[in-house]
Amino acid sequence: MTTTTTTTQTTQTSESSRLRLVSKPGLYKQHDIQYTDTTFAFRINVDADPDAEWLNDLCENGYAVVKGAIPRERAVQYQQRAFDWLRSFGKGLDLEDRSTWTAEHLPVQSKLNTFDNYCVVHEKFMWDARLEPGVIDAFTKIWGTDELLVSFDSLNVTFPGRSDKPPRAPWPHVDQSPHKRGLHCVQGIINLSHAGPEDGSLVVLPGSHKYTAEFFDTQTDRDSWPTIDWRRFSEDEMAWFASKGLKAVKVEAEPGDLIVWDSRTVHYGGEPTDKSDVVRTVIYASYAPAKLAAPEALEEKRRVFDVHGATTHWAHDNIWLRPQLAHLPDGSLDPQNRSEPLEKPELTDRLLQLAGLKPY
Ligand SMILES: O=C(O)CCC(=O)C(=O)O
Ligand SMILES: [Fe+2]
Repeated sequence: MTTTTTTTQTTQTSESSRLRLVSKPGLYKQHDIQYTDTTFAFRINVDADPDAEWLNDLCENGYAVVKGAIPRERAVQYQQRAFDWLRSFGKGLDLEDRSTWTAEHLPVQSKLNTFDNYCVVHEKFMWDARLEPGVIDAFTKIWGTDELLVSFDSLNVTFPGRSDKPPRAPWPHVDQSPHKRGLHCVQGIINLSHAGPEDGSLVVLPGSHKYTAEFFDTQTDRDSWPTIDWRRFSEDEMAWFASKGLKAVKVEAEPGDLIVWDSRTVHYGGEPTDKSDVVRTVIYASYAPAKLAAPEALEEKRRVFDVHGATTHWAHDNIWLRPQLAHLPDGSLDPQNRSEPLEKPELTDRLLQLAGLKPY
């Protein structure tokens, strides 16, 4: 099956750039992706590093924490650079003053607490984090190759106890279409803040990656399967997973840890409780072998990169340009939209390889 696609673009004129930015949410180019059922037989080599128990956790539980992938002090610096980026909008955000932790003082943020407009995805601090050797090394062990691509994904900054935004209810989902079987995608969170039991963090259903195929085959109608790499589960559906003995767990992690999970693992972003005083700060980053990418996916990656755009959680497939322009709550375009990052990264060979613009 081939999807029909709609592209809506508006032209934003600015002194610095004449880039065309996608404007209307929901009307993005999904680029003639061929949806065929695919089964990957890839197996993670748990012996790649006998000391890396997390590799075994990833296979068995569908998620793992790679401790200290980034030295703690560097992780804290990345968090500060993320805060600097938030303050660069000049809206009076004060990290010491909780009364300013509201939409009024922030650039436009998604309901999921993410930022993907304003070209933030290609800010230097985001690329510096994605280029961290310990992060790349972890994905090299997972895939057995360092010839990797990286996703162009968002920054999440979740303020606890916001007066203007109630915590979001659980939204359990997987990020892989039921049409895709086997391990296709390993997602990552570069964790830049402390995540204890009361704080915002990833919530997973350990072991659920081994059940999702059975769930779709026995509990759902094939005609209802999404072709996009996202499927949410209702409360009733979650009862099926509970009947298999699976229970939700909030992943605890420290600044500099890398959280990795199989996209078939049921998960959601857990909100901080009212006891938390941690500003959750994470960068989503997923890596996959470059050889898994179809030529069309690489073309799309280049197109997205050229406009400093954001894609999905995936690095090698499921690539499409997210709407780039932020809209204010009244629906108007944010006059603070940006057509370039504030601080661009240096386009090193390694960056261009990971971005998919320079072949291995
Ligand atoms: O914010 C999170 O912990 C999870 C977000 C999510 O669902 C994802 O990255 O796929
Ligand atoms: Fe997800």
